[in-house]
Amino acid sequence: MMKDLFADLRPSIENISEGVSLFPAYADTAVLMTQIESISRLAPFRHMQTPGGHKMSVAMTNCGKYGWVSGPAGYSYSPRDPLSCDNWPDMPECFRALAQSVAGKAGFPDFDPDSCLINRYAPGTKLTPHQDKNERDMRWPIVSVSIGVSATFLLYGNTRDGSAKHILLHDGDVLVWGGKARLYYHGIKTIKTADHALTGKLRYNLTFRRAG
Ligand code: MD6
Ligand code: FE
Repeated sequence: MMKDLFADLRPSIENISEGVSLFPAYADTAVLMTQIESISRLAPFRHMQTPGGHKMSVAMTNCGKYGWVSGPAGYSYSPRDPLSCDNWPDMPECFRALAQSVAGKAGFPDFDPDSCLINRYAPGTKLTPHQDKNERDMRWPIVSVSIGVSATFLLYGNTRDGSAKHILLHDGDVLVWGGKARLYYHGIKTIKTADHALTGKLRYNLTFRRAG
């Protein structure tokens, strides 16, 4: 009872900075995990190589028309999984609907993602600060969904010098990222050891994009 009372008092949208909106505990992550398990049976999580030849600590897979891939030739979007040479698994309708509804609430109506990158973080892994700049049309936002163990998201500006804003992301939180912030540098701090009822020691993240 008390929990519901406080849930109503919690703001349903938080403006982190111009172009960045946080929707706390918005997504039903148990449903998302079931879909991630099906997708990863067709397109397993793998550690891609960076253009510099290092192995990424974060494991990744994709669904949708295009998947984000990294290798010696750089970062790109590919309609096929390089491991199987098959198309990436279809984007589940509930994924698309979630991304579209939350993007609309953040001021980006008619967002129709054609790509969903799925990241998996074990304790001790991190994502180095980077820009998301391989998408064709920067007018579309990125919708990012956090699942399982919490993480600290680092938000820089148009350069990665100087200090970052720290944003704590918990299970079910959705971040919509666009407009002025679309090319801001950002990363994920090293994941601490923790336990989550749904995912154990792992954190998953979905990022929905309009790539093509
Ligand atoms: C992550 N996210 O949360 C990594 N990029 O695991 C990202 O790199 C990201 O969350 C662009 C916009 C939102 C994001
Ligand atoms: Fe990113």
